[in-house]
Order: sequence, then structure tokens, then C-alpha cells
Amino acid sequence: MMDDLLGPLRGPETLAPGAIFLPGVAISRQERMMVEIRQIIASAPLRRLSTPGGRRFSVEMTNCGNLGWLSDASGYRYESRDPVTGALWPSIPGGWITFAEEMAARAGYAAFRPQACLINRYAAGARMGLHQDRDETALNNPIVSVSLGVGAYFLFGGAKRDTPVRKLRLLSGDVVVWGGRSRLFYHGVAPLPADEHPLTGVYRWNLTFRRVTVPDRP
Ligand SMILES: O=C(O)CCC(=O)C(=O)O
Ligand SMILES: [Mn+2]
Repeated sequence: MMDDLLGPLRGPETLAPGAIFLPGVAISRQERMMVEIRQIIASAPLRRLSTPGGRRFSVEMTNCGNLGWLSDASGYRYESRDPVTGALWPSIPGGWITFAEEMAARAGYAAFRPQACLINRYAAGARMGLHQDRDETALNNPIVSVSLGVGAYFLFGGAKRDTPVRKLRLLSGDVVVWGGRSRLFYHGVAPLPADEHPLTGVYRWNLTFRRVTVPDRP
């Protein structure tokens, strides 16, 4: 309820050099996006990955795109096939690509062409500890993040793990883009509150669009 009341007061905001918050910009697409997410997870099921240290993520994940992010005992990496099914990851829906590129361009990254989209699903209590997205070679490209469903607190820090974090409330349809000088900034998600959203029930979904390789493959 408070989210609805606060809605009109929220506007685009620079979070750090190279990082921008674009509240509400995916609202008109969010229902369609959820339909497409359901199609993707029908062929690339959600799963709880293990960290290289053997702990399981509380967030359930899958991927679409030419490459998908994976984590297991042998480390973090991108692969073109889903190890659960042996198949290539499903394609990124065309509308998502256009949208992610448009959001990147709005943040000043006009050349962004995503290869991977990591799909995260958070249930109550699921969280993502402070980390850097650094398994990509193409660090000149930004990360484009879209939030759907239950609201969460995004923690956005700085270049060092102990840089103080900003707690940013992310609601359904919000986008954050970080690149350039903030591309390797630490970030995470606070434990999801037990809440409900008409679009997603008890869940929060997050899509992160990534360029993995320097532009030498599709
Ligand atoms: O769920 C989010 O808002 C952020 C997810 C994230 O940082 C990641 O998947 O690397
Ligand atoms: Mn991340």
C-alpha cells in the first residue's frame, strides 16, 4: 500500500557515476514479461545452484540467451548449455532485448548487446549477499536489471566490499543500470519480506541482462 502511495514521487536518479535508477519504466511490459518467464522456465527449470564453497543459493535461478551463468564446485562461469537439460538455453525474447538495449542507451551505453539474461526468483527470506558481477569479459558493457513482483531492498555499495551501501527500494517494473565506473561495484539484495504482489504472488523476480564476451561472437 505504501508502495502505491510513494509511486508518483519516484523519478530517475543517478546512483553513482555510470549507475542509474529508472523507477517504473518496465510497468507497461511486466505482465507480458511474466508470461515469457513462465515459458522459459518450462524448458529451463529454476534450480538452486551451489557456490564454489558448497553452499546453496537461497535464490532460484535459470537463464536465457546464448550464454547462461552457472555456479558449482568448479566455480562461476557462463555456458551455452543448461546442465540440467543438456539443451541450449532458451532465447532471450525479442522484446526483452530491445528493452534492455533501450535502458542501457538511456544510461549512456548505446552499444550494449546482451548475450545472457540471468533469471532470479526470490521467495520470502531469499537474499543475495554483497557481490560483484565479474564473470564477464566485456566489462565495458553495463548490467541491466529489471525487478518484477514483490518489492525488495537492493543494496548498492562501491568498489570495495566495505564501502557503505545505499538501500534502494525496488518495486515491480523498476530498472537499475550500472556500468562504466560503477560496473564492478558491490551490490546485493536484502532478505525478501513475506509479502504478495498481484503479478507474482509471494515471489520477486529479477532479470539481469549481461554482455559476457567482447563482441567476437553473437
Ligand atoms: O535481484 C537483484 O536485484 C540483483 C541480482 C544480482 O545482483 C545478480 O543476479 O547478480
Ligand atoms: Mn549481481
